[in-house]
Amino acid sequence: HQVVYDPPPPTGSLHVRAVRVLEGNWTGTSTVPSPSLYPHQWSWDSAFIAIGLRHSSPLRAQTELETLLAAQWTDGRIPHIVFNPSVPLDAYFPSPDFWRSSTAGRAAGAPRTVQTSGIVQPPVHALAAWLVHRADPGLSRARGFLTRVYPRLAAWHRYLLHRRDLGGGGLVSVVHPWEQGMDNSPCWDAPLARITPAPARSFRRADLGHGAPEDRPTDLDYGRYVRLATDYRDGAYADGQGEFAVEDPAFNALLVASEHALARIAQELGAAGTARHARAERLTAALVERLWDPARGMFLCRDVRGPGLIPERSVSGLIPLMLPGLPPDVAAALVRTLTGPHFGLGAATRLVPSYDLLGEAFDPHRYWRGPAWFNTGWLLERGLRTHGERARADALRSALLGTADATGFAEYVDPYTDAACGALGFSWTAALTLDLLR
Ligand code: 9YW
Repeated sequence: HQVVYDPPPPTGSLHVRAVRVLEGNWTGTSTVPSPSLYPHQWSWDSAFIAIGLRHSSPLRAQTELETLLAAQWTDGRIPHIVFNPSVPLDAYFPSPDFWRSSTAGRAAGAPRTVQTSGIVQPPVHALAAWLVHRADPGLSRARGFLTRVYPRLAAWHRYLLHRRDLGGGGLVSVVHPWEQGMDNSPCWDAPLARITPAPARSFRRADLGHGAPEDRPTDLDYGRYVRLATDYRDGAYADGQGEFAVEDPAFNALLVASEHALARIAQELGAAGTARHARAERLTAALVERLWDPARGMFLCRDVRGPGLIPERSVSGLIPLMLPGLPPDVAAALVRTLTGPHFGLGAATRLVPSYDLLGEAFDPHRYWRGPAWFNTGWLLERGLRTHGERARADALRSALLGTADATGFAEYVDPYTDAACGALGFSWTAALTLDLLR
């Protein structure tokens, strides 16, 4: 009869097991989010991964960011995926032959030697670089880490602030749902509805072979993702033409946090950080002015090509809580919303759902339409702590650690039951566990 291999239960402390996940997902120069589902380097994943790795290997944390930045385009954009040439083309869709960065991206300055996507992801990188430096300043100085990454990070922010202010109000717009990192958030439903989907037979999804289809975005979503990416590519990745442009609260809040971090990096390198701090404050004011909804007590997305604010409650609209410079009444309202009926923290849920528990589109398993994720939980744990909500921050921290432990570092979880969804052994879950353990 068939021999059933029954693996022994994992051993070692939570710290040791998290370190092991990151070691298993390390390629020698960077860390894949998940070897099965996402076998290349992803931009904001690498920033979160570096934030955790700095506790176990400051050298690898620096290398993680350096590898990503080596694939930066000369226009300043940091691509959302850096492809590993040794991974077969059909392991992930869209693959390098879809993006064609070295040809279609030539005018925008895509690198010649490495293949990348042409869109971006949230700018967590300067924040990560600063935290990585602080974990081992001696090693960082000896390697000239900040000296080398600073000009690249500055060019990245310049790209976002100058090429992506598509709404003209001082905030950055994303031009594809993948750029914001929460791929199938209900916030995108209205702006996406205007996009004609690419025919289903024109592409082949690779994700369905790894994840449960009911936990993943639908085929119709994918048709629209493909259409938007194809149009952007065929326009040589020039900005300002596309049919999709949305100002997102989390993306912009992360830019503010990273701009403050860049100011500190400049100071560490002997320059003045004042202008950067001032710019971060102006961005914070623009965030409040353009995206704050006092009636809902949270930030909303703005559809720059459509009617304006999008009336959907997503976890993205709570993430500005991480900013110390937020007006106190705005911060207080965010805490009320986070712990109220729509997100249920500390009552209906222990972790933060990605979308409104009472929303029509809520689905506890489908990716960014309800499940709780660890990176957003980590950002909100910081936010609660920043605004003096210590007991709530402590409770969220222990729920994040307990759930990471119980699920084997799941990609995301059902917000009511904390049951694992998506991939296991997920890198940013392991990395942010290491950070929360410190
Ligand atoms: C995809 C890698 C990425 C994350 C995104 C997440 C997902 C890729 O995985 O997108 O193919 O759907 O939504 O935030 O960076 O972990």
